[in-house]
Amino acid sequence: MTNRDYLLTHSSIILVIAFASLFVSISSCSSSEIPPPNNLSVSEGFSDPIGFYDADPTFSWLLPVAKGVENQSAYEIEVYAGADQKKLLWGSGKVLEATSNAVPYGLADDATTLGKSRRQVNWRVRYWDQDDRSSDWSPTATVEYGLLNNDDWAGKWIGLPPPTDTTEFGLPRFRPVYLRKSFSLDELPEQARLYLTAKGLFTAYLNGKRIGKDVMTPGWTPYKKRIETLTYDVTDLLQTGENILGVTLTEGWYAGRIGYSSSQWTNREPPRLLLQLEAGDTRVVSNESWRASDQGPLRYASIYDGASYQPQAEFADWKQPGFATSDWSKVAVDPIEALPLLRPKRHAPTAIMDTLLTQSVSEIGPSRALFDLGQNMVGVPHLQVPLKRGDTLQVRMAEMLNQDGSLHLKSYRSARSLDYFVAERDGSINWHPSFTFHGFRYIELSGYPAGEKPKTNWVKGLVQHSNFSTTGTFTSDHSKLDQLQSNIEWGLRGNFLDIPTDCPQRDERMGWTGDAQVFAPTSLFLRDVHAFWAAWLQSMREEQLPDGGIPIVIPNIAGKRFSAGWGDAATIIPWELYQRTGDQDVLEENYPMMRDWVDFYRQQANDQLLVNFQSFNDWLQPYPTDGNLRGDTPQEFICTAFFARSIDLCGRSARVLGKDQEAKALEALLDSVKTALQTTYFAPDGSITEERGTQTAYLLALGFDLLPAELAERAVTHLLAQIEAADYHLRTGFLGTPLLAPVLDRYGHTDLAYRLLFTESYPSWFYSIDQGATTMWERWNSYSHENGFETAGMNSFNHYAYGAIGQWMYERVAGIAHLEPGYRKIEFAPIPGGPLKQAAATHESPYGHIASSWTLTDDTFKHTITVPPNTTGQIVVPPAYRTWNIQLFQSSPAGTETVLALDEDRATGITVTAGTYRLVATNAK
Ligand code: RAM
Repeated sequence: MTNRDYLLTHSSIILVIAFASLFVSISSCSSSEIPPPNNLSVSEGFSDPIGFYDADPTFSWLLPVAKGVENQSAYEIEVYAGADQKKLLWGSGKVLEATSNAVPYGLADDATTLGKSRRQVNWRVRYWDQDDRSSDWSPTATVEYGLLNNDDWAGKWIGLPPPTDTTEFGLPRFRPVYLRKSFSLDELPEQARLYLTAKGLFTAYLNGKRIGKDVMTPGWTPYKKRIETLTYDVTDLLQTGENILGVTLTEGWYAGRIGYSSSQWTNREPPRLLLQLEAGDTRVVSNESWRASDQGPLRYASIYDGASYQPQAEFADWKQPGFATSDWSKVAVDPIEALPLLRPKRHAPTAIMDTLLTQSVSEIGPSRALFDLGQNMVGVPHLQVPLKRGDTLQVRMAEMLNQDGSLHLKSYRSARSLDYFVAERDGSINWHPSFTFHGFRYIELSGYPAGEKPKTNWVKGLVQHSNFSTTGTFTSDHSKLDQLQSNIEWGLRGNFLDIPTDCPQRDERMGWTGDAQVFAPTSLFLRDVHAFWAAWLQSMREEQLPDGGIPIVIPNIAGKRFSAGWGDAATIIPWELYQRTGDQDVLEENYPMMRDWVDFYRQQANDQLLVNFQSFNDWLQPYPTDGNLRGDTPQEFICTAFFARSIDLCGRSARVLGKDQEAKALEALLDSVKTALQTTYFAPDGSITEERGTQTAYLLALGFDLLPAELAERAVTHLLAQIEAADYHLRTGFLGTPLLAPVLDRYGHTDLAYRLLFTESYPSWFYSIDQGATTMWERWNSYSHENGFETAGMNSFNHYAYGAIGQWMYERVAGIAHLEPGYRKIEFAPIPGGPLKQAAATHESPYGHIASSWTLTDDTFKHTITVPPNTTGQIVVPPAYRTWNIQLFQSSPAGTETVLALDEDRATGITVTAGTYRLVATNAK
């Protein structure tokens, strides 16, 4: 910098300061009445991220819950470079907009991209309320970028050369690799960052301390195309003099056996690490100077098969200075190439999120005990077991027990899920397997010293999933419904491990698209999975085939296979994500993929019908006529219905994005597909002309709005007839089930929806609960007391698909539904039914806390709701109580209540602004 530049920069800084202080004084005198915004976040909900990915972020904040603050009439955002408010990069000015969610950077002027590798910025926001009173500035929030480009990396991929021995599956035996590097620092830097990733999985240590608490990093993306990188603040771990970086590197999803068929195990390349430490002027990168060994204590670690640990092979103090690496090898190095892209991880890594205690333990043989956690879970067991030197502790797991009390291992298929620990001294071990995960409730330990009495505190369950927060709750006064809610939650926790998986335990655990699309709405209510889904959609875009086909699993290890109802994840998930988060970027990013998937259908359509399109159909429908896993609904019908569904969502997205021409064309296409479906399959009386007019066929037509109103009404009678013919039971699989309650409810048959929900005989949700389920099962009868286990070839006890009923429970049983994207407008329309006397739900929405709870007695219905600031609530009194006396109260934070005037005809839909309300309906008779 020349002197002149220096002076210029400084004088402008002084000017900015002068302006800024002027602002502060102006705003502080006018703003003290209303509190500042809070919960500042960028893009998909990141608060103060380091290693951030999004060069064009959006900004979100919450208005405070405060007396008098109802809505935002304007906002102002300021973004500064660095850590203080000296260099303004972008100021939005006062923008007369109500939105406080996902505001794009540079909206007000054409500011250039914010993101640059390593850049640190801070930002703040203030708002004006409905009366144009301005708040103070919020506390500042920070953003620090990661390394955004491959060019930012100066090192090389390092590891060991491919091994010569093979596993029992004929794959290269990639032993865990220990990598070590010594470097020295004269003085401590002000700040240090560690950037790293792996083709495989890593855990890193600096001077003996574990870096971060993440597990299974960097996660699973289409590795040939993109690998996510992690950033850690390691400032406090450095020391002057010698420092040691140590990393354990294992095969993970990249190099391990992943897939249910050997044709899917295509990778033969060994794991690799890429690392860059930036500490002041010192930079340490992974390169030839590192040393490696695969003779360490972790003898193997495989996602499906488990881990084996032998402490006698531990290298004393290898993570500390002073350790001699003379018998360690030089590393093999590979250059960084244009692909895979190296990009900062765009959603939270997996971590240990919960710990379960053993509920009961029993001795089942000599030195053999069975521990029951009481809950089917996903993660690893933690073991504190007294062993004698030389003992090999074998740790076996299962989700279920066989009739004779032994572990039911068959449903794991070829996944061995088996861990070993070989004691090198007498005493209690304190260990848990790593770089693997299991799905289990029961743990069988064997090989501990004879005479030791097993205790419950020997085993705990460490629950692992992606690190997101809870955003939704549901409770009722019915224990089985609450158990169903718990099972839905555990299905989510078990299958959101970096990617959405079908199941977490057998030799599969893949990103099945069909399962994901049916469960996405429910998941978005319960957890903050905005970033999780957006990240997986990026992988989906990367895996879309050139002809527009969406593979059945993402990342794709299944080749060129696709299916209706599965590939539609490409249209359904972006749409649902947009609806629930209000994040329009999701549509923007995914629109080309959505359109190409529609085109893919279109190319194969024959007179708008999909005659030969591949499909898993209504997967696992109960009582299929010929034992077919794909159920009875005609394939062409299913494929054409989903074709229409994808066109519809693509067209609606085009409208939101202002692509009106495209929207028009899609709407015309939709009309023609609907007509083709109607004329081919429906008789004028609304019945399906095909021999197999299944529940699912009617549900798809009605749920996807494929019929004109009158024909739809008639079709409903046939749906009801089908349900009656099944003795009031569901006959639906993966695709039909999510539509069952919503469609019946929408057409006025809420009682029947409740009846099906509360049915206990097979097939039903409660059936599995009566058989002891603590998670959602893959099949309605994965196990029964009467008949034992379903076919072990495909029988998981942790499969979230049927948990899709959650959406209806939250929206209609408890009564929280979005009427506008992001819950900007909320509908509170619970429908009490079945045996329920009360239900309640909460949701942390993009605008804040929403709550709805009701209780019912013979003559009183009470409904309490909370509407967050900057939104509108629409309270709908359940039809049965509309003729009752209705009173509405608004509660103040101080606990007092005001009666609100309510004219009679407003009773069906009462519009309210931010606040807490209580509606009481009493039966006058
Ligand atoms: C099974 C998976 C998944 C389903 C596919 C069709 O293997 O577990 O649930 O989507 O089949």
